[in-house]
Amino acid sequence: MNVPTLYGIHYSPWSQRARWALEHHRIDFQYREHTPLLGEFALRRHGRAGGIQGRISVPMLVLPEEVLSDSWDIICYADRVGTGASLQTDKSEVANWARRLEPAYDAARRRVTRRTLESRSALTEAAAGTVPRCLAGLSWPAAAIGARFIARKYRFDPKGAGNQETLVEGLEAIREALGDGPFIYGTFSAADMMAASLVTAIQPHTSPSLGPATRAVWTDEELAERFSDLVTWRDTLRAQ
Ligand SMILES: N[C@@H](CCC(=O)N[C@@H](CS)C(=O)NCC(=O)O)C(=O)O
Repeated sequence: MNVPTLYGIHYSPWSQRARWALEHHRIDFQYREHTPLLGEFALRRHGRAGGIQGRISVPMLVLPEEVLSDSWDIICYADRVGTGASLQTDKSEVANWARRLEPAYDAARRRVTRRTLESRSALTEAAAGTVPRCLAGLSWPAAAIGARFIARKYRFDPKGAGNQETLVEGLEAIREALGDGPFIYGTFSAADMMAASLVTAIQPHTSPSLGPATRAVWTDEELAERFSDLVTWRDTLRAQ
């Protein structure tokens, strides 16, 4: 039997939300870690085989009959074929959260890429994932090339000013939608997954394990403090 393969970046919020949906619906899959730039060729090959045009990114789910290269499509697929409580992806108000939060996710990508390029330790940790550990200290420039590749691919200046306000707007929208409740729409839905995964951009969850410098690059102490209610909410959801 062909088990679906999920390509992802284990610390990336886009990959985390897709993986979360597959696990929520108890779908059997194998996971492959993607490395920016080095993994581009394999991604394009799968994308071409699946008839996908334009920019290819992770998460990507390779199924025997099709290839899904967008986290929202993967979440919808999981909701269609999986078991367990529905994530309500057929409701337009739930689906709208993917589009609504994308600018905040993009702001997070810019900030993390810029901060990674500024941190020799974070680059060394990134390189350690692709070469033997003893060579990682020498290979950080390769990780810097990978980070600049991401900036080119997603068309931003890695040295440019971040758009922190956009990230803050996304977090405020989540806070307002939650009100006093544990869920955005009464029961757990994909909207909560989208929202909770964005919290990674100010305070990564304890799982997956990250190197200290990588964790520092993702963490925004000021925003994690200002939105500590969302950090607690995300941790509770993940624990459930
Ligand atoms: N719309 C896509 C966006 C995913 C996305 O932006 N992925 C980036 C995260 S930085 C990625 O794949 N980067 C690695 C690469 O392009 O090699 C989704 O929701 O799946």
